[in-house]
Amino acid sequence: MIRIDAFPYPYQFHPRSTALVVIDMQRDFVEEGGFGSALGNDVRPLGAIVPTVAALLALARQTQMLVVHTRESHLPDLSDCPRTKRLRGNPTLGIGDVGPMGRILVRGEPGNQILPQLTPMAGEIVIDKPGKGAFYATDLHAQLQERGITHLLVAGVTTEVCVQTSMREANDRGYECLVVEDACASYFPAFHRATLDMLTAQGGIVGWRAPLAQLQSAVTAYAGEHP
Ligand code: C5J
Repeated sequence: MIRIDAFPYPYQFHPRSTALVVIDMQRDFVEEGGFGSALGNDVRPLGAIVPTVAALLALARQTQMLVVHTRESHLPDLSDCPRTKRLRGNPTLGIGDVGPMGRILVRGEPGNQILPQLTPMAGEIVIDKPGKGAFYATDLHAQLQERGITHLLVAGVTTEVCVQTSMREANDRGYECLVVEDACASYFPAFHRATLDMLTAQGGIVGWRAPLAQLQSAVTAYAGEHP
């Protein structure tokens, strides 16, 4: 087992039964002209974590963990987008409207793609999700069950929306989850910090948190013991 010095107490996992889940590292959220910036947000805090997420992906691949990427996206006819979701936000540039990177939050559009620096590799799972949570209206749970996955390392954007919702959904389905705290970001730094606190309060009510460096040193120690 790999043992990480995590909060609120050490987290143990085996790479064979663990998946890294990278939530919504899409141009729509991280770059100017997508959904995030259409809502009036400063996208820079999200761009700042890209190198950390890339290093986390490299670590997971080196450790031969299953890697899952998600994309928040809707069908071109928006039949999977509740009217309520469409109506909220920017009234002049919303979901399905044409922005600088194509139709906002619509599957297949340039803005809806995962950032080129974090492109999924062959054999990795890509989940298109119409909701904030990665388990809602997707087959993610079935795919993880099929592969015997019991533990999830969670990263991506935004901490308080899709990362948090996905981790809560995973927790309710029985997964042991650790959020990699510096591989997540929010447009609102205070929400990022509050979410990490909420997820891990009360003895880890939803799960654990640790920075990437803790994960890296735990994996290095494990590799030294299991050459
Ligand atoms: C949002 C997400 N914030 N991926 N989506 O609408 O967190």
